[in-house]
Amino acid sequence: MKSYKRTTITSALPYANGPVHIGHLAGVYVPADIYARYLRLKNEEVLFIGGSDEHGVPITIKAKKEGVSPQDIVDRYHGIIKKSFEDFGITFDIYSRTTSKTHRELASEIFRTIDQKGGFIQQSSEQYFDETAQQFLADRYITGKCPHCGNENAYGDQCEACGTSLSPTDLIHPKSAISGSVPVMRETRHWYLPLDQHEAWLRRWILEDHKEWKPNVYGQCKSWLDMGLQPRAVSRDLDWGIPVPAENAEGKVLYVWFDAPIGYISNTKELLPDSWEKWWKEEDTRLIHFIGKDNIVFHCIVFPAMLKAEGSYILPENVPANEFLNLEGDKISTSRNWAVWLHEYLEEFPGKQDVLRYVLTANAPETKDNDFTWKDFQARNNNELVAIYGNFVNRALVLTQKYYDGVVPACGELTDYDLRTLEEFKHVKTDVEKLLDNYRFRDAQKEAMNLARIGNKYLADTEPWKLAKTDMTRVATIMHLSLQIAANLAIAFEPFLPFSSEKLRKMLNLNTFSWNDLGKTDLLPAGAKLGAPELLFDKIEDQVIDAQIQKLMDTKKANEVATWKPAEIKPAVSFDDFLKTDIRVGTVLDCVKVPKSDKLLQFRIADGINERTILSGIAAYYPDPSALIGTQVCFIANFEPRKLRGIFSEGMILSAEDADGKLVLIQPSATVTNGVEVK
Ligand code: B3M
Ligand code: ZN
Repeated sequence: MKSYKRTTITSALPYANGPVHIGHLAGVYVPADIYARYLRLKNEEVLFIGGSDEHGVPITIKAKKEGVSPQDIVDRYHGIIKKSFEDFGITFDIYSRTTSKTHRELASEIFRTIDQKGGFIQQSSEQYFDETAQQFLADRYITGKCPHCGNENAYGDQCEACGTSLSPTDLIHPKSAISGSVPVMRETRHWYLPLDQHEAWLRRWILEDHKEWKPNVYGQCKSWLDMGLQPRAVSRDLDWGIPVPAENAEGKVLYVWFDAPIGYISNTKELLPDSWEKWWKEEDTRLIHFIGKDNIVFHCIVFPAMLKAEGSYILPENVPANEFLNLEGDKISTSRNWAVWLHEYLEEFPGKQDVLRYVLTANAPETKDNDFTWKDFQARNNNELVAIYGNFVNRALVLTQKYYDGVVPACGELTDYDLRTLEEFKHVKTDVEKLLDNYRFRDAQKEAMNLARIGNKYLADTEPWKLAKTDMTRVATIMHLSLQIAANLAIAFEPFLPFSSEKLRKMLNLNTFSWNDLGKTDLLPAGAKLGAPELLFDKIEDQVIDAQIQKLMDTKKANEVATWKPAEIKPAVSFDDFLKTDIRVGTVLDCVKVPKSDKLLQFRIADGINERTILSGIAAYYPDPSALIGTQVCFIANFEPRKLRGIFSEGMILSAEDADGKLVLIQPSATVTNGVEVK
C-alpha cells in the first residue's frame, strides 16, 4: 500500500426523494462509518463526507406525483434523511446537499474547466419530445409496452415487471407520462464525456494497478471496459438541475450523475473553505468511496474520467462497493413499501440503534446479496449481543460491585491459564485491524465478538463466585483481568456499536480511549472506582418480532390487492360442454375441521338424493365451521372422488378467490331444494 497522510471517505449521496431504509445503512453508511470511526480511533487524519443528491429525474417524478415543486421534495427529505443518519450515529463531518450555492458554483466551474480543455464533445441525437408539454422526455417519463414481457406500463429505462433495462425506443406504443400524448422524435444537442478516449488509462489504472479491489467491483469494471466505453451525455433537457454553464445551452442542465459526485467535493469545500483542496488534490491523500453496487460504473469509470479531464484532482484509492440487502427474501422496494425505514425502526425500537448496526454488519452484503429477516435480528440480539457481549460485561461489573464495592481490585500472580487467555486476546487487535484495512467489516465485527467470548469463557472456567468463599486473592486477579477485557471490548466495538461502547465506557470510568490501547491489560488501574453497572442489551421477545413480521405480511397483502388483475378469459366453451360439469345445490348437515390440517374442512352435505362427504380447503377463512351448518352451498357433483388425508371427498364445493387470496363460499341468494342444478 502507498503511504498516505490523510483519508477522504465519501459515502453515496442518497436521492432526497424518500426516507432511508436498512438497505442504505447496510450497504453504504454503516461500513463507511465503521471505517471512519476506526481511523479516527487510530488518530489518523480523516474526513467523512455525506450529503443528499437533490437533482435528477427521481426528484422531479416524486414532485409531479405529489403536485409540489422539486424544491419542496428535497427540502422535506433532506431533513428526514439527515436526521436518520444522526440518530444512527453516522459521524459525517458534514452532511450537506447538492442544491447548495457552493455546489452549484463548483460543479459549474469543473464543467467549465473540462470544457475549456476540450474535454467534452458535442453531439446531436434524436430524442422523444412531448409536443403538448413542449419538452424533451427523460427516459423515466416515457411509458409503453415492454417488448420482452408485454407489460403495458414499462418505463423508458426499465421494465419493472421483468427487470429488463430498456431504452425509450424499445417501447411499443410509447406515451408521455407528462401529458399522455404520443411523443415525437426531435433532434437535440448535448455535451458528452468521451469515455472512449479515456479507456486506455482506465484499463491500466483499474485492471493492472487495482487488482486488490473487491472482486465484485473489479469484475464489474472489467466487464464495462471489455465491452468498450462510449461517449456519455453529461447534459439533459430538463428544468431541474444546474444550468449547463456554456453558450447555446438554454433549457439544458448538468446530468445528475455529472453533478452528484462533485457534491463530495463541494461539501468538503463548504466545511473547510480554506483547506478543502488538500483533501482532494494532494497525492498523499487517500480517497475511498463507499457505495452500493448500482453505482460502481459512475465511481470507478465516469467520475475518475471527469476528474482526470479536469486535471487537478486525485483518483480514488479504493471503492469498496457492496451488493444489495433483501428483506425477508424480497428485494427492498420503496414503491411497494417493502422496507424497514430507519425513522420507523427508531420509533419501534427506541435506543436500539446498535442492535440494527450489529445485525446489518453481521449480515452485510459484502460479497453477495444478503437477506435481512426479523427472526435473525432477534436471534443475533438474544444469542450474541445479550448472551455473549452483554452477559460478560454484566458479570464482570456485577461481581466487582459485589466483592469489591465497585473498585478495580489489584492483580495478583498470574496462572498459566491467565497467561493463555491474555495471549489469545492480544491477537484481537491485529486480527480486527487486518480485516478492517481490507474492508471486511463482517469478519472484523465477528473478531471483536470473539473477545467477549474469550471473556465469558474465562469467567466460566475460573468460577470466581465459587472461589469467593476460599481465595479472595485469586478472585481479585480474575476480576482485575475480566475488567481489562471489558475495557478492551469498549474500544474494539466502538467503530461498530458506538452507543454501547459509550455506555460501557461510562460504567468503567474509562477515559483514555484509543485504538492503540487495544490489547493492553492496564487500562483500568487497581483502585479505580467504577460507575454503576447497567445492562448493555436486553432480550427481544417473540411478540415484538411477530408484530414486525405481521406488519410486513400486511404490506404484502396490500400490494397483492393493489396489483391484482383479473385472469384472462379462457377460450370459449359450448353450452353442452358447460353442462358436462354437474353443479348442484345442497345443505350443510355437518362441518368440522379435518384434524391436523390447517386448510381442510370436512362437509357432510344433503345432496337431494343422499348424503355425501366433501373436503374443502377453506378452513383458514371459516374459523367457526359449525356456523355453516344449515346453510346451502354449490358443489360439483360429478367431480372425480379423491382421497385426502384418508378421507374420501365426493365432489368440490365452489368458492370465489378474492384478490388477497381469501376464499369465499358461493351460496344461493334464497333457499332452494337440495339437489337442484346450477346453470
Ligand atoms: N443518488 C444514486 C443512489 O442513491 C445516487 C448516488 C449518487 S453518489 C454521488 O443510489
Ligand atoms: Zn418486461
